[in-house]
Amino acid sequence: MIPTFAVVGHPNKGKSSIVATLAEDERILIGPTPGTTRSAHRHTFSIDDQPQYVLVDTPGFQRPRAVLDWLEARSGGASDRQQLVARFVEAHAEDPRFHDECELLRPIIDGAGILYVVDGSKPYGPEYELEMQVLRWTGRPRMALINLIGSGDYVEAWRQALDQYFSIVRVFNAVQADFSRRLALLRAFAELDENWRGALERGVEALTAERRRRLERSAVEIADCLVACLTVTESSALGQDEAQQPLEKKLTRRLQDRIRRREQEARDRVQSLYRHQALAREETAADLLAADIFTREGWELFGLSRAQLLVSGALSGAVAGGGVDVLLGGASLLLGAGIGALVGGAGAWFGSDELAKVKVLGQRLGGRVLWVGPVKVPNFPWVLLGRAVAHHGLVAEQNHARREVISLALTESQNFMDRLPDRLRRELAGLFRKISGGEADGEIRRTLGFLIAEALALEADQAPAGDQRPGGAD
Ligand SMILES: Nc1nc2c(ncn2[C@@H]2O[C@H](COP(=O)(O)OP(=O)(O)OP(=O)(O)O)[C@@H](O)[C@H]2O)c(=O)[nH]1
Ligand SMILES: [Mg+2]
Repeated sequence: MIPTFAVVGHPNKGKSSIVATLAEDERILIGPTPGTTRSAHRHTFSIDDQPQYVLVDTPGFQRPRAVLDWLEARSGGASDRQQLVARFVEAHAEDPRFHDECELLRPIIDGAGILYVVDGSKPYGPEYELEMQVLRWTGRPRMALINLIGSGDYVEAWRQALDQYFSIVRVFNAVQADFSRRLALLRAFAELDENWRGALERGVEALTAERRRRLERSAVEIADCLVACLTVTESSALGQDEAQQPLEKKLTRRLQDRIRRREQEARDRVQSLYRHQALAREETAADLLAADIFTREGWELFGLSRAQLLVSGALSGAVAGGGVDVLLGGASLLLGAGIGALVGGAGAWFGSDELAKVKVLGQRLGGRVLWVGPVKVPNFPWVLLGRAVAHHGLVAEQNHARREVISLALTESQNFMDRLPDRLRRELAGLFRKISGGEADGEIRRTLGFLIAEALALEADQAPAGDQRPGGAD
């Protein structure tokens, strides 16, 4: 049997939140009103179609006193208790008064372990003892999880009470728990029942390997996106007497739109790797990830500072050449004689006003063609990378019980670029130059993927612990 746990407790204590977190399921209904979960639902957590464990979400206890009375009135001693609970469920299967109790007890009778959830931010009260007694009657392995929904702290009182009824008692914050806390909890599950130990230990390993794989796949997605965005161009025929400016504007806009779309596509793919398809990114204006890559704000928040660009060598060609070369980041020679026009002045170094190089190619037969792109501003790949890394960090740590829009503190992303070791920055700069210059073969893409994975891992290691993250209400 796959390790199976029934998540039970009082209504509105975070049972469904815990199931969502552990099953990585963003669709599970979570709500502020008691009675959100009406019937028991099994949620299997699988990796590569291999089931690792099952969590059963259940409605909360409604009438533990009546259940206990029924049981006690019929008990002949400790040895028949388990069967009596099964008889209770049989006898009340059609009784609406005990619908919720039957839903929550049935999976336990069928062999699930018990995860009893309480809210440690509210005081302990004797009414909970009735629930705990009913659970004890089932005779199944039991663990208690102290969730913290509000700001109160009654953990110690709860612990003392829970210790009487549960072999393992843990604090587990359903909504804030990060990956390492999830792993720790799974290890505790392994202690709960000898029969599940092997399966759960393998589950912990599979989950750890899966996490690494997700990071690597994300890096590949981000690398592909960078290559696409650094090489994209737009072109259109330019009539003999047609003014260049309007068409140039139009093509530049098209270029920007394509880059934006490509970036969003990469975001979606990274989120689906982490099973966060529905996670909203752009709902609040203050959300920095929503800051458009082509606005000045988006440009300044991510990416390298001027000093960092110089250190990484990204500007070396530009600085040496001056003038036109400044704009092209040293790549102007590759363009040959076909350049008809360049946009803007030197102010475009670090701004996004003047984005891409523009050239007009004369054609021997019929008319001219106006080209816009690729984007040559030195900071451009760093802005893309900085945003992608910030987004990945949030998604990787995002708990599946947390449904609000993701956002991040300004300093976090900026610090990341500061933390990037010089070596990594230099290697990345070298690759960016090659890619911008039109070299983007399989080898370059692979190397870029590796370097980005390194950057993502660096960020993951330095991510603050779950309960210190900004935006937490607790
Ligand atoms: N801040 C915070 N809120 C939480 C936490 N856990 C649960 N909540 C909130 O508490 C409310 C109840 O959460 P649920 O997971 O739906 O609780 P439940 O026990 O499944 O509730 P029922 O299905 O109604 O019995 C929701 O509004 C959650 O967002 C937590 O750890 N921190
Ligand atoms: Mg629920």
